[in-house]
Amino acid sequence: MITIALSKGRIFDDTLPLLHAAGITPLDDPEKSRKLILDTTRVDVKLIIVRASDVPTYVQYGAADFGVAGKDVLLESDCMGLYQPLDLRIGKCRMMVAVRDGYDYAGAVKRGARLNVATKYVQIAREHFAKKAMHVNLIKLYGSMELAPLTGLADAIVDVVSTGNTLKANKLIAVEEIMPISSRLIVNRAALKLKSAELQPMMDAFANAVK
Ligand code: PRT
Ligand code: MG
Repeated sequence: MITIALSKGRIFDDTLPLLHAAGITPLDDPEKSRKLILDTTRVDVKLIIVRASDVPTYVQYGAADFGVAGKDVLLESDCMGLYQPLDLRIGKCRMMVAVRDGYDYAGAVKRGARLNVATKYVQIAREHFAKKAMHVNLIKLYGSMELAPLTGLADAIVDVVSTGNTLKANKLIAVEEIMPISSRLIVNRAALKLKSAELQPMMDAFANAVK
């Protein structure tokens, strides 16, 4: 049996064509069904539906053989026991620093001001500002980062941006790109050794589908 951990929404939707290429079609739609374990057209493959940030955990402990997770999620989690063999080139977005429109970010950086930065991505933010030799207070949030500069909670946020519509709707502007983000296939290291005859052909099918 091969178990694949996926999150609902954009990752699930973007992974469907790759699954099809490996002959896998889920028998239920996770947006309609409340099932968390989905059978597929392949009797030897099932999908489990978990929170995006929990995907690495399921794969790390071997509760899933494969998973699909954003680079943002992977950089924030402990990736022990995980192998990341393939950039699936889906879920593309950019990790950005954003501020209230009109806020003089460049000036604040130049002055060496100590900024308050709100983010869900504390590790990525810490590393980014350390590289720039900027002192920041990181404020951990779990969502709706856009609200932080508007309410005075923070001077800046670090968040992923795709269309930029959410920033625009909240009168925020992106001032710095930290890195491009896409989703990766992740594999449990032990499973890859013990079940390589089962897992390797599926990895090859995914790799071909990405091309
Ligand atoms: O929602 P939940 O708390 O369970 O977790 P999650 O938000 O991490 O999961 P999900 O499913 O929303 O995102 C899964 C992965 O998709 C992320 O880990 C990213 O790698 C990737 N991804 C790609 C994105 C976006 N694009 C994206 N636009 N993740 C989030 N967003 C957010 C963005 O921050 C903004 O708030 O979507 C909103 C709309 O973005 P705009 O720029 O198009 O307006
Ligand atoms: Mg979300």
